[in-house]
Amino acid sequence: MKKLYSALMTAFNDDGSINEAGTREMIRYNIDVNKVDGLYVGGSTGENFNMSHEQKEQVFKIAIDEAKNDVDLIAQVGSLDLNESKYLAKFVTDLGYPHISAVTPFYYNYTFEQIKDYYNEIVKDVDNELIIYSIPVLTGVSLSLDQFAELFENPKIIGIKYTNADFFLLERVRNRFPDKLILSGFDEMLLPALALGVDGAIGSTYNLNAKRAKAEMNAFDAGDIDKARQLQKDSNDLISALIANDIYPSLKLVFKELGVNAGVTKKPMAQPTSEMIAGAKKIYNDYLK
Ligand code: NAY
Repeated sequence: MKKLYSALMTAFNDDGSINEAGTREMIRYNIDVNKVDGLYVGGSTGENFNMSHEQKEQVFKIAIDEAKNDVDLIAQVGSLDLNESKYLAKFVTDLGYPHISAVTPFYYNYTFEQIKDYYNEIVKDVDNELIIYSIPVLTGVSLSLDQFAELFENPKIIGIKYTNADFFLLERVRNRFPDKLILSGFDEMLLPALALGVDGAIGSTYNLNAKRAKAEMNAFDAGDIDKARQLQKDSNDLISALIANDIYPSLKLVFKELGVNAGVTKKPMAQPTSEMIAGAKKIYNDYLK
C-alpha cells in the first residue's frame, strides 16, 4: 500500500512566533479530514529553515503530542549546524518519532565525502532510521546513483525523499535499490513517480488535496491510468493556481477558507496581500469547494 504524507506547515503569528493552536488544527485536519498516512515534520513547507532552534523543538513537540501514534511521523532534522542535527535526531527519537530525515547540507558546496560524513554522524548515536531529503532545486546538491549507493552502505539510512524532476535517476535508483523507501516529493509529478515505482509521496499540497492524491494512487494501483491522469490533471490545475498565487502563504490562506487557522508564513516569506487573499478565495471556490 503506497503512503501519502502531508508536509506539515507551521502556523506563525504576525511577529514570527509559533501559533500552537493553529499548528495543532492543521495536524488534526490532516489526520481527521485528509486521512493522510503520515506527516513530514520540519521540512521546507514547515519553514524549518526559517526557524530558531527553540522553534524547531517546539514544533516537533507539538506534532507528536497532537498526532500521537495515529499516523506515521518523519522528523526532518537536517541543519547547516551538524551539532544541531545530531541533537535534534536524538531529541525527536526520545520524543518517539519513528523516522528521521535530513536535508543534504547546502550553501557551502560540500564534497560528497563531507555529505556522507554528515549523514553517518547524524545517525551514529541514535536508534532510528533516516530518510535522505534530496531537493536539488532548493539546495543545489544533486546526488548520483553511486553516491546514493554509498550512503545506503549505512543500514540506518533506509530511503530517500526524492524531490527531483530527474526521472532517469529515479528509475535507476528504484531498480538498484528495490528494498529502499522512495517517497516522491513533487506533487505535480506524482503520476510519473508512481509509474516508476515509488512507495508513496510527501508534499505541501496534500494538506489541501490529499483525497484526490489518494484517489489517484488507488486508480494507479487498480490499473486505471485514464482515471489517474484525470486526477493528476485536476490536482495540477490546483497546484498551478497555488504556485501562481505564491504557494506557501496561499496554502495557509486556503486553509483559512476551510475553517482552519493556519496563521501566516514567517518573514522573510511573503506576508498576505489583498490580491493574495482574493486569489486564495478563488482557488478554494474553483478547485476545493
Ligand atoms: C517539504 O516540505 O519538505 C516537502 O515535502 C517539499 C515538497 C514540496 N517542495 C517544495 C519545494 O516546496 O510539495 C512540494 C511542492 O511544494 C509542490 O510539489 C509544488 O511544487
